[in-house]
Formats: sequence, C-alpha cells, structure tokens
Amino acid sequence: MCGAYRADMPEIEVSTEVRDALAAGQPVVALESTLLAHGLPAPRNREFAAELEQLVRDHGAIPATIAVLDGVPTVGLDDAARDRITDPAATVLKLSVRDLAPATALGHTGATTVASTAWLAARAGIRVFATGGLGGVHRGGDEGSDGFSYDESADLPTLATTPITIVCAGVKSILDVGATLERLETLGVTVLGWQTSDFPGFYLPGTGHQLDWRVEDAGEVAAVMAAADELGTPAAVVVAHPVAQADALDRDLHDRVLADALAAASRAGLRGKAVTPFLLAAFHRETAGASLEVNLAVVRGNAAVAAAVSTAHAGRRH
Ligand code: PSU
Ligand code: MN
Repeated sequence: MCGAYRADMPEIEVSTEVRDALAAGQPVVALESTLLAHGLPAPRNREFAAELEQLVRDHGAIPATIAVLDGVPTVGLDDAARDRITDPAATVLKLSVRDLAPATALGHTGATTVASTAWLAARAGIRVFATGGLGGVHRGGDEGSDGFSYDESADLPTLATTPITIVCAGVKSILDVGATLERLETLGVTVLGWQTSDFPGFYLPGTGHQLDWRVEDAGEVAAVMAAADELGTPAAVVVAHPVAQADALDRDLHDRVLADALAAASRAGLRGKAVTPFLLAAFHRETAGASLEVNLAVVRGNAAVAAAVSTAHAGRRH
C-alpha cells in the first residue's frame, strides 16, 4: 500500500454558505480551479481567483470555487484555501475525474479541471458552472505520430453524463475545434451559442463553425435547462459565450503565436495532462502577456453570464 490510508468515508465538503444558498434555492455558480492553478501565471492567478468570486457576487450569485484539499473534495473555498491553490510554491496536482479517488484516498491537494469540477458541482447540487475554455480534441489526434496524438480531454465524455450548464468561450485554437464539436455532437452534449451562431474561439469571437442553436438571454437558457430536466436527457448544456470584439486578441498576432506554440509543444514531446498547461504558457509567453489579458476578460464575461443564468434558473423554481 502506498500513501496514507483513510479509514473514514471520503466525502465532499460543501461550505456552509454554498450549502445554505442551495437549500434556499438561491443562485450558485461553480468555478474551476485548474484554470487558476495551471492555466494562469502566478501571481495574477491569486488576485484573479478572489476577483472572480467577487464578480459572481456582484451579479447576484454565490460563488463556489472547487478543489481537493488534503484529500477532501471541497465545494466553496475560503480565502486561505484559494491562496493555497494559487501558490506556485505549493504542490497542487491537476485532477480530472479519474484522479479524484486516488487524490482523496491518499490525501493529496489538487486543482479540478472542467471535468472534475462539473462532476463535483453536480454532486453537490449546483446547476451552473463558469470557466474559460473547455478541454477538447488535440490537434493531430488522427495521425498517430506527433507528441499529443489521441489526446482528447476527459472534459468531453464527462459532460456527456453530467447534468450541469457550463458557460465557456468555446475551446482554444490550440485544439482541433471542428473535431471537438463533432465529439460533443456524438456525446449528446447540447451546445447553445449566446447571441451567436458562430462557435466562439476563446481568444477570438468566432471560429466559422456554425452552431445549431442560438439563445438570446439567460431566460432562454433557463428554459432549456428546465426542458432538459423534464425530458431527462443526461448530458450537460454548454453555453458558448464569445469574447467581446473590443477584448479579443488581434487576429494576426493570434495566428502567428498559434503556430509557434504548437511547434514548441511538438519539440518538447509532451504527453498527457502536461500538454494543455504547456500550450497555455507558450501562448502567454509568445504574446508578451496580451493573451493573458484576453484570457481574464473571457473568464470574467463567462462568470457574469453564468450568474445571470443561475439567477434565471433559480427564479423559475419559485
Ligand atoms: N482550456 C483553457 N484553459 C484552461 C483549461 C482548458 O482555455 O485552463 C484547463 C481546464 O481545467 C480543462 C483542462 O478542463 O485544462 C483540460 O486539460 P486536458 O486537456 O489535459 O484534459
Ligand atoms: Mn489530455
């Protein structure tokens, strides 16, 4: 046996504030911690973690940042826990769904991805989740030759069986966007464009990939959520919210650094869960921080939409 064995039953710890809000039918928005710990550079990640929670509050919902602390899956972090998750000197693992059991059993600390955040949030009874971009199908997935072939994020299959509404800005162009959309279709994940029919490209408002469904406001999303509940369809609802044109990355800069980031990843020969953080860091480096500002604007915008959706959904139930 390795690690410390815990005889007690591993449980999900839900903060008192989040528990009370859920019991009272108030809006709650789940927030992911991998984007903080492994997607954003320190020290910006620490202040941004606090800013994001305040933004959700300012929009009338209760924030619930999710992570695993010393083996305890925790929904709703206090200030000290948030600081710990964003501390570059701390050992903070990147935990997807398959990592939750070993991290819990062996007492580890880690940040949760879209997949594991969605899964824990749904278990806690939270209906709406805000993030930046989804994981997806990496480029070269059908070639079998380069460093990240057959790499498809566990975010996709997890969303197929997790009843949660997730507000994101699509997926980053470091991924194969078309293949990711095909997989979302296969997996039965509903994708709604927020005031657009063009699937957003994270740094850019659009990708040219057309969506079947477009919604105009939070009330329409809440109506889709209610219909999904009544029908019993098992998958997540993705709300694809594009970055504002004024906040987007310059398209020429984007195209230039994308090529460099992909080439650097290929040279580094990375595998598995190291690939996404490497590509994100390369993008921030190659744009001299411009992509970081876009990244923050994207997540802020998604958190605001998620708070509105959560509020509309809570309102339908009264
Ligand atoms: N996309 C981003 N920023 C991120 C991530 C994705 O634009 O920080 C993170 C999310 O936590 C997502 C994870 O769930 O990367 C996907 O990693 P992987 O490709 O290893 O599944
Ligand atoms: Mn992967």
